[in-house]
Amino acid sequence: MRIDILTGLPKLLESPLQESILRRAQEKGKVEIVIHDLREFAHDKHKTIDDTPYGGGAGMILKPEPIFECVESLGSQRSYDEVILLTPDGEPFSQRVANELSLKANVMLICGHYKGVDERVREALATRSVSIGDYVLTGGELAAAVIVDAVVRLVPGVLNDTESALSDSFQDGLLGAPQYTRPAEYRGLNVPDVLLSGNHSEIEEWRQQQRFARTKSRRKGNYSS
Ligand code: 6GU
Repeated sequence: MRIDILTGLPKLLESPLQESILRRAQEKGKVEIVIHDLREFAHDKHKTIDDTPYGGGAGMILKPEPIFECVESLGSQRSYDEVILLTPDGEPFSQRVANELSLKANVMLICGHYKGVDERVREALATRSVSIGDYVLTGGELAAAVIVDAVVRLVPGVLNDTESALSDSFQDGLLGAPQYTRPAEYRGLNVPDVLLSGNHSEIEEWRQQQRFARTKSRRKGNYSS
């Protein structure tokens, strides 16, 4: 899988993509992540990529030209399954969307910044727009890092058996059960007896009960992936 990220702030994205499982996935050749600096597609010597909004109002809007030219340059090199605009007014990101994207060969992520992106980018370039939740970030870069992390770990061969995504909380629409490791007693706080019992069917039953109870109380019982 190849993921291209278009941004005016490439530095904001570099380090999260170069650690841990994301680093290993790239080293193993399972995924290629390429960051593109929109300023390289600016037309003036100040490398301007934003401008004031037509009709007035606060903040700066990302200009269409650098984004169109970067997307077109990439599109001439390979065909993209998705061109995703990252914006708080997009479709909510979820495990279902992550699963879907993990099956694609070439995905482009366009990071919105400042107050917004010229709407013609969405109209003419984007196949969909995605938000990571109902709160406002200063830009799409951290959202891109979240989406890349959630998607890349689902790409076949990225996780090893002990890390397997199959047993993830959310893959079946339920939250995870509580987890413990040694010591069995710490500062008077005990690991539930059932987990020390060695009775695998009872442990499985307990975990499943915990998952239902947690999903009901924290997701009002209507979470579904
Ligand atoms: Cl994708 N972008 C911005 N700027 N804010 C967000 C978001 C995206 N998702 C949630 N908040």
